[in-house]
Amino acid sequence: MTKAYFRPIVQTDAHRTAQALRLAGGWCWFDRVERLSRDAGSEIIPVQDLPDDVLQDLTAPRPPMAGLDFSRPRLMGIVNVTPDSFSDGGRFLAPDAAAAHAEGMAQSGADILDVGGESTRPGAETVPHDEEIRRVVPVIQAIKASVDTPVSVDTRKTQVADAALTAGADLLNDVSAFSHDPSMVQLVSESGAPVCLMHAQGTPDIMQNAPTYANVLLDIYDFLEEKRDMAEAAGIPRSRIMLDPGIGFGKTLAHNLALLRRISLFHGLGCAVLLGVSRKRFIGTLGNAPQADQRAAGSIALGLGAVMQGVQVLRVHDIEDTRQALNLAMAVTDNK
Ligand code: HH2
Repeated sequence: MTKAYFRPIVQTDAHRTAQALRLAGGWCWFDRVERLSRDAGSEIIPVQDLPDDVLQDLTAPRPPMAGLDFSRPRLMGIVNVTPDSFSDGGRFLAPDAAAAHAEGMAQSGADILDVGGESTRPGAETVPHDEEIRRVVPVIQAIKASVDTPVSVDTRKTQVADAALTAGADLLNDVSAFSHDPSMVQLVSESGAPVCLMHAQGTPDIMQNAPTYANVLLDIYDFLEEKRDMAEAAGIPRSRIMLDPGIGFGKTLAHNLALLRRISLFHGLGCAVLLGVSRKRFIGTLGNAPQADQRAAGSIALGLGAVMQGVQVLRVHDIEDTRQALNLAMAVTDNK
């Protein structure tokens, strides 16, 4: 039998039907599901027809992670300590500037701060691990000394992750999902730290050359399912795993849109879902904003769309504007 995939048709309307189930213990509900398969197209089924295990994965509240409670959407503020990031490269390379930027984001409503010392933009080159440690550790230490906001470290390297945890990081964000450095899985397992595993096709230097998929949505679902299972087999419980489809990492504009349209599929993996669209190139293309720092409006529009599909964490550059937009969107959505 071909594998079936179940995508909740997520609603936030104030009137819930009698059959409505709460999605992942959060702010959305669903009473119908799109059943997808690789060869038979899709059909809509009522929740009563869902297999029990799928129902459990879609509805189980996501336990808090790194101090974040997922009964509400959360914002991850981006702190790039790099000379070459695509939107803010070089602005926060000095530890003091990066820490001050991070503290400002904490005050403007970031729930977690993601510190990265290696750009993963298309075409970016690898940074040696000791240089990456030199960039991120002082910034993590400075943030931990000044604000209570949890910190994550955006790295593909075990040595960097280890040094960041020692400096006080609360979560590891590995955009290679354990592929770049296979010993990362052991570090995560032994340290007890939560982890975000992201899908990427290819490495940053070549990933945008010619990305191809049989079915972008289902291929990425299968990839993340495999990584989740691998992590669980290594002793990392699901309650410590966040998953991310990796917008822009080996994806064309059409791939990004296909993922965003049906992003609620990923709730079927039973983990919190993180989305990073902030200021990415396709927003510039569709939104007529060639300059990355002019893309806040498009980034917020896509972020709120994802939140209305139940996505728990948005990784963003423009915290202040996104916080304002999210607070207002949630004020009219919250109907628990
Ligand atoms: N995107 C970037 C970096 N890290 N991590 C996750 N989990 N998801 C993402 O979508 C993601 C990520 C790329 O954005 P940015 O950090 O702004 O740029 P750069 O890699 O050039 O530093």
